[in-house]
Amino acid sequence: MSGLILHHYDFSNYSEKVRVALGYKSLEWSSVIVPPVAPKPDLTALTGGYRRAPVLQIGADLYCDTRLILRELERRYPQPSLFPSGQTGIANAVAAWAEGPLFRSVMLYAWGTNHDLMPQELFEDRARMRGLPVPSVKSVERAAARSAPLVRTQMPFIEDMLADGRRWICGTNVTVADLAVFHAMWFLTDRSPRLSHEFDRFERLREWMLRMKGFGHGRSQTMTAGAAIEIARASSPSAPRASVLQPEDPELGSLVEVRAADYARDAIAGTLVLVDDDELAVSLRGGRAGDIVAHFPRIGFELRESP
Ligand SMILES: N[C@@H](CCC(=O)N[C@@H](CS)C(=O)NCC(=O)O)C(=O)O
Repeated sequence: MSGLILHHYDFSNYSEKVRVALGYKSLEWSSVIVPPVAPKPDLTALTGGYRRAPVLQIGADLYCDTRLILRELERRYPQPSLFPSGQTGIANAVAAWAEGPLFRSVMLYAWGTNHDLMPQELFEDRARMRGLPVPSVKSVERAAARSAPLVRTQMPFIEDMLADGRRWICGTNVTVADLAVFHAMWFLTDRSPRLSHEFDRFERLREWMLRMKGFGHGRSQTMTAGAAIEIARASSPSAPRASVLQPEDPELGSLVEVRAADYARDAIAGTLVLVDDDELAVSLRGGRAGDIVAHFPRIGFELRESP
């Protein structure tokens, strides 16, 4: 086996983004299913408190957030590439739109339409995660009604991106833009076909979705969370690459806190071992998973010295 362990769950769209990347790169991996709601004691034992899905584990290194997971997969398995030069800047900009305004509208529309198919605890957990009151069924339905027109105004952008007959969003190569747009669109109909009519007007988008689905998910075998924790305990984290610090950054070796800038802002506290333009990494010692290093992307995370 490759040593890649993905902590994920089935209806997690960000997990789907990584599963498709694993398929695109034809990789073998071990699959650990995490609960979709907190508490997630096995996952947080590995990550030092990060609860979101997915997380990629390689031995005692834990890669959090899909932006960094895709970078790390590329570093280890460069071919076929997801970061072709000359297309990566645009791809990142498209991904930021797809995972921002597009996905937000899709999520509210899909959840509000399918709320009867989802456990109530999911709504309670997500409200707690964002520090908001638990929404009533009426307010979830109203949010769906407000979001439907926004989905319909943004889906034509994707059809337009593909209008010249290109196979992939940035042209001749698959990029992170394809993955980001794909998982947002996948979420529209993953739970039920109730919103499949929204694709009727978009022939190129439908064909592109089929090409994306054609990558599959690579080859996986199931693993328990306990076995993944044992693997972390029995491994040593990889030696950090050389850092490239900005003048404002805390020194390497400082005690720091890293937290997501948007939601699920639990602090991950540890010793700073790596900082560069792409990544922040902290070492966490002596927990249930032994000595591990948790890695985060620079963009989307805040770094500060521990108080
Ligand atoms: N920016 C993150 C977003 C991850 C994210 O929000 N994942 C969702 C599931 S699709 C999540 O973790 N929700 C809360 C949870 O599952 O605990 C990434 O790219 O990985």
